[in-house]
Amino acid sequence: ARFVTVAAGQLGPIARTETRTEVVARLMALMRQAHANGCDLIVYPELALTTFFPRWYFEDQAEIDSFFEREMPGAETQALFDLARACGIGFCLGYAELTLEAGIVHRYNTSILVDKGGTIVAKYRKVHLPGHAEHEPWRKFQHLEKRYFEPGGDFGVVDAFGGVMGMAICNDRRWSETYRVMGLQGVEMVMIGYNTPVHNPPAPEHDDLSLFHNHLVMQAGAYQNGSFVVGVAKAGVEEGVDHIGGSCIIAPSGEIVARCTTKGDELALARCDLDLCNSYKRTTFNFDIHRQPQAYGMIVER
Ligand code: CDT
Repeated sequence: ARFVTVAAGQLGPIARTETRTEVVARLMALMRQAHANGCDLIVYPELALTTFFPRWYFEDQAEIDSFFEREMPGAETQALFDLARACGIGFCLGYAELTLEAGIVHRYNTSILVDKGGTIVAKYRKVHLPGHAEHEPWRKFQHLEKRYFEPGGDFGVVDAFGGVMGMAICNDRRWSETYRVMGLQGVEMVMIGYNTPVHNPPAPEHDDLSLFHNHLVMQAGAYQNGSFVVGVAKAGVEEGVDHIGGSCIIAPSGEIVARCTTKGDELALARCDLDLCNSYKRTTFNFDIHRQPQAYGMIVER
């Protein structure tokens, strides 16, 4: 057996006025609880350091950039890294990343994986950016991820915590390719933070199904790739917009083995034996024996 005891570190709403330091204090409180419960790793939501700012249309670039991190760790996040190292616990954290590459500014919706020594061992930049790029005043609230971020590169995996670990972010979880690309690299635990409004302005007929769809896609992704999935929400009514909770830990069987029941700051915990992946990877989803890639060309051709 290869056990990884993992916590889904769900967050309740973050107000627009809340400072990074105040949010980091909440993240640290959850980290202390996870450590007290013997966790190796805590997974936090997407964009976990601020309110979910793509709900607003901003024209002032300085205002937009105030939601982004230029350094990781930075002045306000250093304390989280220090606590992780002191406790010997790893973490996965989502944040808005502003970076300079060859003199050009790039903005990504990013997650990092930090090991028990406080070192960043993997970075993932969101591939499937949902929503829209232009102001759409008819909506009750905006979803301007296509305006504020550029898409990231690919779905890599990393050897860490005694297994093969991968990351995805929010809307990525709805796409089977996300899990399959990591599944092809032998992923054993996929960590996914999300901010999902209950109301979807272009498709209000989906609203009643939002929690069902959340679990449907993550359970399918886990089972079809023989991997654990840890899905972690920023939940509750944030700046007037209600977000689903339902943070959970899913086994390679597709079963939910732990889940949050509130829409506030809450942990769900599970002791995950990564060797449970083997039975799925060696039988039903033995890709070497059973996949038929010659029949799948259309997936990448258009
Ligand atoms: N953050 C994020 O990706 N949210 C989307 C909302 C629906 S699309 C407007 C999601 O897929 O949950």
